[in-house]
Amino acid sequence: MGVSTVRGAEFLVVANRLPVDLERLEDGTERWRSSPGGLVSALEPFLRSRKGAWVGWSGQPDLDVEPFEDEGLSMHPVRLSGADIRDYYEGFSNATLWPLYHDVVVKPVFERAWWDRYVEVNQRFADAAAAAAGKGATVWVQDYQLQLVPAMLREQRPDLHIGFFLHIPFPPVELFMQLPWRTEIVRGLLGADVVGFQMPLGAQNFLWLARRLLDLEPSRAAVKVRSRPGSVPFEGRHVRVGAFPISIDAASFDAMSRQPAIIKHAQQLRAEMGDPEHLLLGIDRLDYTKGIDVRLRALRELLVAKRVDPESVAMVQLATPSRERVDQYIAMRRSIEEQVGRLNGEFGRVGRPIVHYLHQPVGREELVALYAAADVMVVTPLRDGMNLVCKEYVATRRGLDGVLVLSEFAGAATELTSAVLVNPHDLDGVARGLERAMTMDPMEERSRMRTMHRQVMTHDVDRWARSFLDFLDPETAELGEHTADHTGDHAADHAAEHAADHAADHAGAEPAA
Ligand code: GDG
Repeated sequence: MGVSTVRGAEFLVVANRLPVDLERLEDGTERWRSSPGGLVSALEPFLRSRKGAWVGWSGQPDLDVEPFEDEGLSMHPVRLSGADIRDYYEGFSNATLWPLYHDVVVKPVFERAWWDRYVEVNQRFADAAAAAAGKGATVWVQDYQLQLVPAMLREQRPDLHIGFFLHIPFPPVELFMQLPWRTEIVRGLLGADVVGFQMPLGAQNFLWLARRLLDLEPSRAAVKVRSRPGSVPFEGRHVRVGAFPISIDAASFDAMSRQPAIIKHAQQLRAEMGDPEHLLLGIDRLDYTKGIDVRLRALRELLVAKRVDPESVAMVQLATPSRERVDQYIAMRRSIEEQVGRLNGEFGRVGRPIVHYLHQPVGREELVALYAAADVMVVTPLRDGMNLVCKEYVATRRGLDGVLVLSEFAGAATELTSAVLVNPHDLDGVARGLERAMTMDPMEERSRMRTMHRQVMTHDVDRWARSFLDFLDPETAELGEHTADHTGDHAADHAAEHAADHAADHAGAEPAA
């Protein structure tokens, strides 16, 4: 890493966080540590081959850092003060927008001072992006923290191609209308050339809002053909709106799950838990949208009703610390930990708890070993833009064993239709889903997993990034040939694949992926 003199990137990502975190070590020194998430690994090849740059916050308050190079990527840190973090990040982003966009699972807080700071910080990100981007560059703005950046950027740099992608759900119209600054947010997003959502419904909600709030007519295609990406005419441009379901680096999860050391570690984990007949697994950021309490309650019901023998079952719940200074998160943590204690108190015995609860991040190897060890993956969010955890589990199941219990309210449910789908608001239904998963016939288990495995291996994060960027590219976009991936209309594909899987099962064939 070194200080860069690079200016004028051709391709820029703007996100709340940089792909590297500044770590403060105990001896007082500092170092940049790469935090390779799915987004980073998906975009890396693009960034490297196109003089790429990244604009984002370092993760530390009050830190001024000059732009620098990191393995060929140009990093442009944005400074956030303690007050910025409190009002823009913990406040408006995570206590206003996050709950509002997740079906008001908890009540959003509307605070004028937070909004003011959100505007101010968005302007700072837009200024940094405007300074870093070369003429005619492509700029891809990420997520709910930066919804005003597209318009702010366009104002300064009309020469840029601006894309925006929202990683969380875009809410139903009547919920979005609660937001006192709803028009400003819609205007902010319409600064982009392409506004991308996880699901077609989010795209539709946005199209309707744009028309209602700004008195615009969506293009006829958007209204008449539900499953086509629509567009909105705005200030002399056509803003295109579409759905781009995100995914994971499936090949890397598949490869890791086959490493002998990880397989061995998975066996050890099971042995340490007393080799339970059914090992259930939950992996989430500790967030009230994730429905961790739902699955614990459902498991308890099964135990109370003696539908599951406590000797036969163990559950690992990894709940990674998240947003620990936001009030709602503090309350939720307490409630989940009480439930874990209650379950173990009532149904565990010395050396053999029912729920192994971890409130700490684990390394990638440990994570994959947990996936590899689990018989049943339990993913029960009340609302989730996509949910990558369920896709990661599926990618590790090359042997085609294992059952996924998945909430209907996760974006991933439209692709992983062979999961045991449950409504997280229906406790009986979740309990039945868990029971079903634990008693599923191995042939059925294999057939369902085969379909899901194929879907995840063939729809990876690289495909997601390419499809968005092709759509944004003015040359390819003109062709108008990019509808298939943006409609979310997977139903027909799935029916065909499912039929093929059944045939393959009976022939004893191995998965294609
Ligand atoms: C948002 C949207 C959308 C978790 N704990 C550890 C760890 N993780 C990793 C998982 C997974 C990621 O974090 C969580 O991703 P999710 O998609 O499940 O959830 P959000 O964080 O809420 O993500 C979501 C996503 O954006 C992408 O668009 O799918 O809907 O809410 O990759 O594996 N990884 C490691 N240690 C942990 O302790 N190494």
